[in-house]
Amino acid sequence: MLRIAIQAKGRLNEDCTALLKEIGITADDSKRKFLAQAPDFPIEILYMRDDDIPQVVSNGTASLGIVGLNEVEEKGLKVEVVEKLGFGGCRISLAIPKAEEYTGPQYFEGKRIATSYPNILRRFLEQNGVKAEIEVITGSVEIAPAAGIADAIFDIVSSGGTLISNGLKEVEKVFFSEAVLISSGRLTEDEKATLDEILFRIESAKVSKGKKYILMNIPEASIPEAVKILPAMRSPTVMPLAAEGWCSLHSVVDSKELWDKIKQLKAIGAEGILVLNVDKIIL
Ligand code: PRT
Ligand code: ZN
Repeated sequence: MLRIAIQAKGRLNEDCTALLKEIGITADDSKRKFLAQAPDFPIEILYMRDDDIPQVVSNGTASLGIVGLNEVEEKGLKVEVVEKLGFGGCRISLAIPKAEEYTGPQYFEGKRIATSYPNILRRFLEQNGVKAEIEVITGSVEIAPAAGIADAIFDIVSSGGTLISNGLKEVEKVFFSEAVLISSGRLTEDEKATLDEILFRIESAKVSKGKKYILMNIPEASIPEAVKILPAMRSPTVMPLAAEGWCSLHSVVDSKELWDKIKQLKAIGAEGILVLNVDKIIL
């Protein structure tokens, strides 16, 4: 039985659970069990703190895990990054009080920097030949300068709002992260087959994300133009209508391009345009 470790509570939990559900893996976590068996897939879900996920995957307690790349990098344990998942995006940055003038990495020489990511920070300082003091604190790193614990911080930034509200400014973006699927690299043949199935389903979930199904009536004479506007996966589906000289045309478009495509299609005579959500695309 393949076991996957995911965050029990916190920022990644909701997206992880949504992704698993999207690919047909549901588990009864209503009572927030430590370990839950998916009823519809040969997989067991282990709920953990994110900090512990690289370790349980590296030592084989779980064969797979979903965790931020930042935790994988910081822990430095032997795990394989199998797939980037496209959520939980953030960066780990150095930030200093906003009134300070930033002069480049040398600014940090002799300074005290508060962080929960000492290993990634140490590497950055070494690469830049800077000697600084690292104060390891877990949680509320952003208050360290105001509290007099440190001169600067090295912490996760997403929108940047937390830095601003603490009177800090981001001066070095050191590490870019997103949620990743990791593996112990020691899977049995059965587990490998399950992982392949998971990857196949993740791929189709990614492909269908942000896609719309569009269908319309269009004059036959406009079909060549319509094909140029809607390249689709192979080419759009065209079906004759009972009304002479008219067709029904079906295709899939990126939702970002939807309104632009509709404008172009209307200009070549498309009518009765219907736009539907796409649940799955299997290539
Ligand atoms: O309890 P557990 O140990 O499992 O959770 P945790 O509290 O350690 O982690 P959690 O749930 O906060 O974050 C889990 C993972 O989400 C991180 O390891 C990152 O990979 C990812 N992630 C993405 C973030 C953020 N965005 C994020 N913005 N993790 C934390 N933050 C925090 C950051 O620490 C700072 O306090 O949000 C604040 C900054 O946000 P902005 O938007 O104001 O810049
Ligand atoms: Zn944590």
